[in-house]
Amino acid sequence: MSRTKSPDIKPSEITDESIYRSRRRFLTAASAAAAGLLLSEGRAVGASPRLPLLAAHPGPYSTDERPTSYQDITHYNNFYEFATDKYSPATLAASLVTHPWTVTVDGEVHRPGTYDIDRLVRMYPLEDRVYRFRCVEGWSMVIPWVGFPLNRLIREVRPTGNARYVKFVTVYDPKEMPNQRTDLLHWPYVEGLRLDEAMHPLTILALGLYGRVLPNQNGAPVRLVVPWKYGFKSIKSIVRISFVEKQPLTTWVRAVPSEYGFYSNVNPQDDHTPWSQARERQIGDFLRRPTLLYNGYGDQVAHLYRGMDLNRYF
Ligand SMILES: Nc1nc2c(c(=O)[nH]1)N[C@H]1C(S)=C(S)[C@@H](COP(=O)(O)O)O[C@H]1N2
Ligand SMILES: [Mo]
Repeated sequence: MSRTKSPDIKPSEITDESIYRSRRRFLTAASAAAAGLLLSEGRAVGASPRLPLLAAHPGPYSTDERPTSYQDITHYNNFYEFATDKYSPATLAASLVTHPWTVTVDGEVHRPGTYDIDRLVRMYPLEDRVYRFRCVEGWSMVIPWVGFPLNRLIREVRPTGNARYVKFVTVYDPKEMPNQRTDLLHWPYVEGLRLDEAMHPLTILALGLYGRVLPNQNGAPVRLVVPWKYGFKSIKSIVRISFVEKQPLTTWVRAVPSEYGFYSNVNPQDDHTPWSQARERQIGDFLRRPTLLYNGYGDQVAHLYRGMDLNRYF
């Protein structure tokens, strides 16, 4: 991976005026959810105008719940490489160099490769996907991601018959990520999915939110989003995706195996954490609301776990 300092995100994906206008037409004609993201000027509500726009089409599976504010999504973060509190990643992550950037895909695949982020962002049509997002700590948000289904990339690299799991790895950059100089967690951050979970159409690689490229604190330049699992599965700032035979040892399972499992499907009945998962506070709400099994995506994903004891495979 070769990465050098560059003051701005200057991706080739910046939409020119005409693409942006047609995108506005598309979006205003689209669902109330997508339209709700836009002011009359067509600019994403509250989104930082400093970040380049991403041209995307409305994607399937979007909730019509009102998205959490851009301010909250980008200033209430978990990014342990930078800090253990939620407020400082917004400023500390600014120093992370996210361009140039490459993602290496390797392991049990017929066509391994290293993808430049400028290529990755143009490889597949980008979609707007408004997803519910539930952190194991008990807060939730509604986040308008921009990305593409991970299964598109998986089909491209063609897993071998031995591939049963997918392992994701965050960048290791202790110079820019202060906590990587400590043993707070085992670094680099690692996450994993079963291959069928990774292939599920809800699973996306996100490159942006609110119609603009990802802010660093949200996992720029590319992160995973798995909306039916606790937030920690949605690993940020990915540099490697490996197809493997054995279930990968993930960062949080390694750290506290009694509380965090490999599956980590959102489950209101889950009793592994010392605190209850029955309810959540959606950021911006005053009252807590009941948490839903699979974060409300049961119709889409329950079949993946048919016959499995969720209490055992937590
Ligand atoms: N590399 C990395 N990825 C990560 C984390 C992290 O600390 N490091 N935190 C996880 C947790 S616990 C959550 S809840 C979400 C938070 O994403 P957000 O800040 O975009 O809301 O990112 C997940 N991905
Ligand atoms: Mo989390």
